[in-house]
Amino acid sequence: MSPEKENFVEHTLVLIKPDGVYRGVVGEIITRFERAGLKIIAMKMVWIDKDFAKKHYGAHLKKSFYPNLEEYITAGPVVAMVLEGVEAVEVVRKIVGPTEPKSAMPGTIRGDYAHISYAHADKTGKSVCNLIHASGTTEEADDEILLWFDPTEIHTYKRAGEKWLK
Ligand code: FUP
Repeated sequence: MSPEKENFVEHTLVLIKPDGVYRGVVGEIITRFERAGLKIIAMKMVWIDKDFAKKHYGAHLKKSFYPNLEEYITAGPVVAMVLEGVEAVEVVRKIVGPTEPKSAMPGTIRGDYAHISYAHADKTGKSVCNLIHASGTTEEADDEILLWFDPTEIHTYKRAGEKWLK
């Protein structure tokens, strides 16, 4: 086991989806993660195509909402990043909030920046625009980081004051 794993330090994939980019809230969203002490160890902007969307959302391919989801995730560029931190997978999901913005508490990204419900999305044939994708488990994080980033794009460095953060 690597020393990082022994310390519960994890890596997780975060995407700011096209609605976040079009709405110009990329900086505000990144600030929330940085403020919590999570470290950005990789970041880039990518406009993915339908083939890549199928790879990323493979688990949802057969779901009825998949066509709308594919249209949403390919509608513009996304900002992809890898965050490092103590139990980062769970902590990032807590900061992001639950999938349906209507149910997401104020203080979470989805609760503060969106309000759409599943019912509305279904009725209008839209995807649930909820700004962020964040890996659900450490296994998912490993697979997703490999899909989105070449190892040479991931960096190791120390943040100033890191000893007070982890
Ligand atoms: P999350 O892990 O929170 O990103 O959520 P899921 O992997 O369950 O869903 C991926 C994306 O599919 C969501 F971000 C939004 C979309 N979605 C719908 O549009 N309708 C649904 O009923 C469920 C998910």
